[in-house]
Amino acid sequence: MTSPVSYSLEGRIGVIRINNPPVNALSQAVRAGLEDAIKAAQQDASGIVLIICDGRSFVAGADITEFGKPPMEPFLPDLLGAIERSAKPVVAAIHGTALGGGFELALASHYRCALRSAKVGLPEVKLGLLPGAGGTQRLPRITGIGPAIQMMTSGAPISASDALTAGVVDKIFDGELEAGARAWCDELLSADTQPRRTSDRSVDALTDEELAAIRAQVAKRARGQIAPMEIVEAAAAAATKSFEEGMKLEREAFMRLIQGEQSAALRHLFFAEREAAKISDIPRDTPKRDIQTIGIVGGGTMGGGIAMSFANAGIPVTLIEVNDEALERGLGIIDKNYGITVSKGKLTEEAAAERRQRIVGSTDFSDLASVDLVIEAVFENLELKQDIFRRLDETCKPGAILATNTSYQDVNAIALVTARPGDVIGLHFFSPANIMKLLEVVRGEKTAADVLATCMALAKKIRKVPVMSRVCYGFIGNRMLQDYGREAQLCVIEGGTPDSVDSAMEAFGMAMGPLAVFDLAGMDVGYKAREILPDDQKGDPRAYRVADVLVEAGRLGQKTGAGMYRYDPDTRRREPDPEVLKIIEREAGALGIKRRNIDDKEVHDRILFALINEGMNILDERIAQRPGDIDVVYVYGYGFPAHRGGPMHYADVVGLPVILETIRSFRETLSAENWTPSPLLERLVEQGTTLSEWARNR
Ligand code: T1G
Repeated sequence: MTSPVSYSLEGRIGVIRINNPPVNALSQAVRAGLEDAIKAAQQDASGIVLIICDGRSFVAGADITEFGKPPMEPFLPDLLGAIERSAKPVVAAIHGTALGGGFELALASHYRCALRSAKVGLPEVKLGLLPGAGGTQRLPRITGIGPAIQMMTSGAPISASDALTAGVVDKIFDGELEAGARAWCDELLSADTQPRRTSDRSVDALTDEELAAIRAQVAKRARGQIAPMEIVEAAAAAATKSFEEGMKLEREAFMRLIQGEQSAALRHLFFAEREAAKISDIPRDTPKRDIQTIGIVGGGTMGGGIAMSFANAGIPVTLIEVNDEALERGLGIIDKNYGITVSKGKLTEEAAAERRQRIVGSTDFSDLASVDLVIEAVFENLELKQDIFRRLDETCKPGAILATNTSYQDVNAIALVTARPGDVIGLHFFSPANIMKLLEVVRGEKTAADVLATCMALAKKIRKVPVMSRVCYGFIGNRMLQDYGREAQLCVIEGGTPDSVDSAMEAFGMAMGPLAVFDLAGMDVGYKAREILPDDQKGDPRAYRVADVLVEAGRLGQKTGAGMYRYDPDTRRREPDPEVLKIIEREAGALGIKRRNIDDKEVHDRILFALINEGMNILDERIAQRPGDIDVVYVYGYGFPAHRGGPMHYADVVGLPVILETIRSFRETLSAENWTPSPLLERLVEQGTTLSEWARNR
């Protein structure tokens, strides 16, 4: 097996070249190759050592696939120490992204150059870790402690020019990296440049007040994640301890984190997100249709947000509305959204204008005749959608993909009104569609393989996270949300309050409690959806009694200033409303419900186990391909805490036997109708199998 690392003496430059596709991760073989190469360079006639990578990027980090397995030498911190101790100056030449252990490799080198297009970063916090190969000790010694903490706790990469300003890169090239790097090495050689070891530098300590302020800010933003706080302490030690002591502290923190539940959950999500983009029965090299132009039918909130998603990715959009007034309103929403983005400093005026001009409005349906993909985003009514698809079938060119943004309607029933059901698919965006990353790609019975492959790839192009769902009521996310919402509402009417239930779920880590989410979405949405359902599908009438009474009283949620909560008109902060408590108590009485204390554990178990149980049914029915797919849906679309890994990963953390036993007890004590254990859950408990083992062997 040839080593992924080569070393060759070229003139007086010892060139260490890493070639470990796809991202030059620091696998054991790469680490061993680097160790051999840096040793060789100490013995030969080289005057300077250049570390450079083949492929699309400099090293993108430690090899995450090795985590959880017995660590193998050479250990990265030791290897980077050996590189830094090199008697000859070491230059790292960066292109693409130098991330995590890759950027730490560059920091352990003595000098760093980069292509202007390159980025560098320490994203370990996104995996529930801290930089574990000297990043917490070397970076502060260059940037200062405060900026280092900011960079490591955000995990966000910075541009080469920002890195130059921060002093972590010394030189930037345009054009060809290796030529530029070699020329710079020659300059350094002729100047008799000596090794410049970052670990030799010292760094000013923060004042107690500065450190206290940073701790408070990081703790607030961490929302229960522990790695950010560990980063603060490790970085602060760079000023108060020797490099060796700081490295020891970093190592201890790293081992704590990598063995913890939060990092396991975040690493699970890292791979689950990438796995979700793959469709097990469609080859990765399936030819994709060429999508250059998009049509959108419906310029409401969703249609406008979807239009922006494509325009932001450089794809022109034709936005169709029924008349000029509706079109003006739709385009007005888009203008307002771009204006907000500019006012927040996230986009320049020019960039916003460039994106905005890619969206062209029209009231002429025939303007869709030549687009490559159309997305219908009109009101949630099956007949209306079917009429539109009949017109699309007549209007759009052969080979155009016809997509519906429906949240609930039967994609198969929509496809069947066309003569080309193979071209029909569901693209379920989440509001606000220009912000939310989740995209449920709904595969109809007749959806063609290349249509599916095209849409999964297109999702990535518009920076969405795609998850395939087959057709059922509510697909993956909204179907599970039914039971999640039912139990939240029942906890309220049976003894809790909106605030007690939401607080329990936000303490668990949900970005927003379920009742507050209903207020955000508008309770009239659920009210109307239930209205058109047959009685036997409306669910437990007790569950929506309070919401229905509030809607009928005009309390729809945030949009009317009051719903489950009252909202401050200026800050939009939610406040418990005594009026709502009176309504809850009155309706409970009318339903003969004797209210009782419902503690946080009961709220947690009822709401989360209902979610997990329905997720099991979705897997059993093959609506979702994998448990990880459901986790991606809930973390990216519904605010489930990433450091819990998603509902299905969390099911294995809690333990399937515990969940099954609890559901069976709820069946006895709460409602036999609401609590039917998923057959898959029962089978796995019977077999003594975890969900992740089942998924691996499926
Ligand atoms: N290790 C192993 N495999 C990796 C990997 C990694 N670090 N990064 C990516 N891959 C795989 C990925 O699973 C996928 O595989 C393929 O490469 C393409 O990735 C000691 C401990 C680099 C920005 O967190 O952010 O260093 O699906 O689809 O969209 O302090 O990958 O093709 O089979 O994402 O172009 C720190 C993680 C690690 C960076 C490229 N580094 N990677 O994005 O491609 S911890 C990271 C990324 C660490 C040290 C600590 C992205 C990317 P497959 P992709 P992309």
